[in-house]
Amino acid sequence: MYRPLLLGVLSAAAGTLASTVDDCPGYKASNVVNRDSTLTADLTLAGDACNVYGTDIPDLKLKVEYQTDSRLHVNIYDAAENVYQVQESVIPRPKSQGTAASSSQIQFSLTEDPFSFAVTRTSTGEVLFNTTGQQLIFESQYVRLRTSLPQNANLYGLGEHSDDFRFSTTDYQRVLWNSESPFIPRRANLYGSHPNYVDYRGAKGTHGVFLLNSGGMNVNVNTTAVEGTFLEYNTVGGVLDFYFFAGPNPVDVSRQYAEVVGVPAMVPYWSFGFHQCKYGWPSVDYVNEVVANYSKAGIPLEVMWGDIDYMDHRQDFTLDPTNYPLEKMRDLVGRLHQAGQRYVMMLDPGIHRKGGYEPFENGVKSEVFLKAADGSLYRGSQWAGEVVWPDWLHPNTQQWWTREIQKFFDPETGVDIDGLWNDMNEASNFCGDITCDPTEKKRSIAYTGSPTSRIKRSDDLHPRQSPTGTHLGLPDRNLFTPAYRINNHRGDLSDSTIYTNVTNADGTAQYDTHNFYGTTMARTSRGALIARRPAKRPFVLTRSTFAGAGAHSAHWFGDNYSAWDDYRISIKQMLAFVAVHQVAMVGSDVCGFNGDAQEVMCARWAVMAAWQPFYRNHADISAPSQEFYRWESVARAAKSAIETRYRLLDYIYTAMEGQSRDGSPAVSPVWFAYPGEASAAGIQTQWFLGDALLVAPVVEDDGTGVDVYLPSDVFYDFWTGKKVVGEGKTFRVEVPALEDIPVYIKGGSVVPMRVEAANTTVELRTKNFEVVVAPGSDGQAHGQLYLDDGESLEVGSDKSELSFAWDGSKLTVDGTFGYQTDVVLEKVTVLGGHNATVKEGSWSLNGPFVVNVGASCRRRSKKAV
Ligand SMILES: *[C@@H]1O[C@H](CO)[C@@H](O)[C@H](O)[C@H]1NC(C)=O
Ligand SMILES: *[C@@H]1O[C@H](CO)[C@@H](O)[C@H](O)[C@H]1NC(C)=O
Ligand SMILES: *[C@@H]1O[C@H](CO)[C@@H](O)[C@H](O)[C@H]1NC(C)=O
Ligand SMILES: *[C@@H]1O[C@H](CO)[C@@H](O)[C@H](O)[C@H]1NC(C)=O
Ligand SMILES: *[C@@H]1O[C@H](CO)[C@@H](O)[C@H](O)[C@H]1NC(C)=O
Ligand SMILES: *[C@@H]1O[C@H](CO)[C@@H](O)[C@H](O)[C@H]1NC(C)=O
Ligand SMILES: CC(=O)N[C@H]1CO[C@H](CO)[C@@H](O)[C@@H]1O
Repeated sequence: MYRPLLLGVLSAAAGTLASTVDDCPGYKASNVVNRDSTLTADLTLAGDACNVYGTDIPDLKLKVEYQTDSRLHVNIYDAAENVYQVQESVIPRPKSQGTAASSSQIQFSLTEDPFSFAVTRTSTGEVLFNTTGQQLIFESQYVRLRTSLPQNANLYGLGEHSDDFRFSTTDYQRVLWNSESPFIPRRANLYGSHPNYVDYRGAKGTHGVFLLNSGGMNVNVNTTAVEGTFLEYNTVGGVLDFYFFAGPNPVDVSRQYAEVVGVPAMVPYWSFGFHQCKYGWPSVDYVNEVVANYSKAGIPLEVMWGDIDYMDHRQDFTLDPTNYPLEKMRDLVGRLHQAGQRYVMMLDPGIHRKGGYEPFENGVKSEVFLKAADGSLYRGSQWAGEVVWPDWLHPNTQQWWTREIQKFFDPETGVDIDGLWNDMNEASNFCGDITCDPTEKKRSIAYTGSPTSRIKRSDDLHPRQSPTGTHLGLPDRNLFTPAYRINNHRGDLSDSTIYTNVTNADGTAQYDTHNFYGTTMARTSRGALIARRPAKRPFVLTRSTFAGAGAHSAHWFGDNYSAWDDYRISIKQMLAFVAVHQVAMVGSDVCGFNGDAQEVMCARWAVMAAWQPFYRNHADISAPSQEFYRWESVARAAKSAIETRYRLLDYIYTAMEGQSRDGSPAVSPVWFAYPGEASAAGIQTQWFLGDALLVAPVVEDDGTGVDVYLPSDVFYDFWTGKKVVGEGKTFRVEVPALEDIPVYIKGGSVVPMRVEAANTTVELRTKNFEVVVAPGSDGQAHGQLYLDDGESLEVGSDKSELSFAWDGSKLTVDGTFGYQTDVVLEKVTVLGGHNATVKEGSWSLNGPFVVNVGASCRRRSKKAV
């Protein structure tokens, strides 16, 4: 369904002549001012306007800043500064440190006529980005820029998608337009938009490119005989606000990107426990049974979830009085809390438009809802029926949302939740297109909604202002059906979502801001949770994301399918989100959302996902029950997987804390740790969890073994402690038992673990530690352990950052020790040699110490863990 660009339309300005993109004149640079750390120029249309998909903007500005020695900012925008630019409140721009161009790792070079630019690596002259060869088009509703790339470039990112992690460079198109996407279709736009990519060139270095533009876009990546390989942005508006990240290591690129969009928010310790959810649990009694059955099966359940089933007629902030009555809900949550477990509930953005429904009435009073052209409330259709949608950019929305949340989730009188789940926030509109009248819309969902009472129309009529001021968006655009079409798999821009011509409170249009509707909802939910429990770290899970979403929330990959292909996709998506997009707390619906989960697949998925950050089993209402205890084999596999995960929970927590501090990815592809091994560039079924553990699950349908790639380095089998020397090659590992998963410790690592697991993370936190030392080829090893109370929003100095250093005979533990704990280190196991060496003792974690692992300690051949 790729639409060729040659779809000429009647030019608005020229009146009658049809033009094509080939007629566009490009731009010419003048008034070039080259200073130490900046370059500015004027760009002027270099001929007659082509007006292909809008009106050519005759005067542009180019602003280049060497912001740090590894970050280059290149912005091309309209001289009048009316074209929409993403609000500072959504993505606060990093300040430039004013680095001199001469000390930057990457260089900008300008070609004045016709205008083009290139970015090169200073040390090698390697060309990273080069727009020469195709004219820049900058129109009111269409912006195009192309860079040439090396043949067979290794490119990652441009999420959210369900394609290969290293995406194709031939005939490939990424569409960025957030949409509800059941079954996560391949080669299509999904729930989120992340216009950044990483370009890995083996030993020549890795760099990143971020286009800060929230407009709908097609990014075409292709290789043709004439043009070679290229990547071409085609957006329906906005400016060309680029950030280039020098790397040169892949991890550096991740960190440099985080400096612009923000690091992921640190999540609570408990959120790394195992979560269970399902759409379609009929009653709170049934939910109690699920909890009891997990306990009976001896499978540690940390968090229970409430999907929309709990609501009265699918309305936010209500309880179904028959099946989920308040008293029983309070009882459920009370008992969960007593047992050290947690409860998370869903809130959708669509608010039922119904007289007497307080959240709606209060929202109308506060003017927080999006409005139609005539100033009436903009209406659509969602679970509750006819709905209105909050304008997350309105100054009153946070307060309204916070109050509704505080009231409904009041610990004394309401449901005392531990976290929030935001779904349908692309936003999904059951009104498919303009022919739909939300009032009349008949939905197929099975519930008997009460008739909507009449709303006095006059209450609604306070029209939004039209845009005035800078960066709010050009006036007089066709915001509903622009001439340039992106390949949105749902149809037109406005299909199945909020109309794109709806205006936000600040004068911007949904046309420009659609892609971060969900992210701003998650941000507002986070704000509400902080207001509700100011000292506690909030937990928010969102379906829809935009660049920077990780700073506000966790993300799951949406409504996938109970199939092996989706099992594999969850690994690719995790790699992209954590390592490329800085959304760290991610995972898929374990065992799949739609369809019938097969026993063997579910067992493997339970085991594989235990090594991903967010670990939740969830299924659709139409899918058969798939709680882990439903099958004996799955229960056994899950128990074993959760046990190992819990023992490693502080190791995972430490990795996630690291990412929330400086963007170092908690999960990364093999080539991140071994950038010199270009043969690992395409690996998308293995990953590093933290720095030390390489996970290589079974990935073939009903497979009983896996081809494992180990880089040229020393590794140790995590389960046996046996040394395995990697050769940068793939070898076969048999994995017949469903509960088994190959995991390797990278030589040179020290891995902290709890000596035993527990049924809840509360209990886990009372267990002592051990460390496993896995010496590298130089005989040394290093590791970290981060400790805090697991839940404070501001930990201040009440944290410990332990560093472990093994020099061949002794383990030195140093660092900071602000978090006081009675838990001690009771065992040190040193791998290597024929048998592991074990030293036992009781070392306090409240200060530095040294463990001498001399000849006197006992040696043994026991399992490492
Ligand atoms: C960019 O590409 C053009 C056309 O291939 C080439 O002439 C130019 O040298 C390149 N720029 C740089 C900086 O290499
Ligand atoms: C890639 O190029 C081929 C050949 O010119 C063309 O048919 C195809 O549509 C192009 N695909 C994209 C995504 O640009
Ligand atoms: C819980 O387990 C009991 C006994 O095995 C079974 O009858 C019941 O259906 C289960 N209920 C749920 C919700 O899993
Ligand atoms: C958006 O466009 C549709 C279709 O033309 C129109 O019915 C609607 O009134 C417009 N809404 C706004 C807010 O302009
Ligand atoms: C968890 O609880 C079960 C009983 O439900 C018990 O058999 C098991 O030993 C407990 N596990 C841990 C690690 O404490
Ligand atoms: C390793 O342990 C086994 C069993 O405890 C023992 O028989 C063997 O001698 C040990 N080997 C070395 C090299 O210590
Ligand atoms: C719409 C779509 O692409 N659905 C896919 C979901 O996953 C299954 C199995 O992996 C595919 O067969 C479907 O095509």
